[in-house]
Amino acid sequence: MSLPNSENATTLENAMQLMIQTFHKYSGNEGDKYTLSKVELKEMLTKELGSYLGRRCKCRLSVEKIMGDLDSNNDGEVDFTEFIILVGALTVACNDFFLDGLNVRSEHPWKTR
Ligand SMILES: [Ca+2]
Ligand SMILES: [Ca+2]
Repeated sequence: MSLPNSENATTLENAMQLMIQTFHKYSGNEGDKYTLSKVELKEMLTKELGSYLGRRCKCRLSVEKIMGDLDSNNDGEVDFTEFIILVGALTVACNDFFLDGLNVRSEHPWKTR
């Protein structure tokens, strides 16, 4: 991948590169290298989004539910575009959360969709 040198990259460019790297870190584990299987998605959600999507939440949402919501072309895999929609939706939820007064509510960001 010929991405700009991260030393010269801006904060947002770094964030974009990290999203790309994070996706590929999990997508390459099994099956298609460029999509997340259910197993890969679960691992990614647990390791990268654990604090947002479950660990602390009683209303733990199933990977099946999240997979179903994300897999817009119904091929049983989450591709990069579908992954970015998840990250975008969570970022919007987090921003709303932030504007609402910094995480005091115990409500789950995913539920605000
Ligand atoms: Ca894969
Ligand atoms: Ca898909």
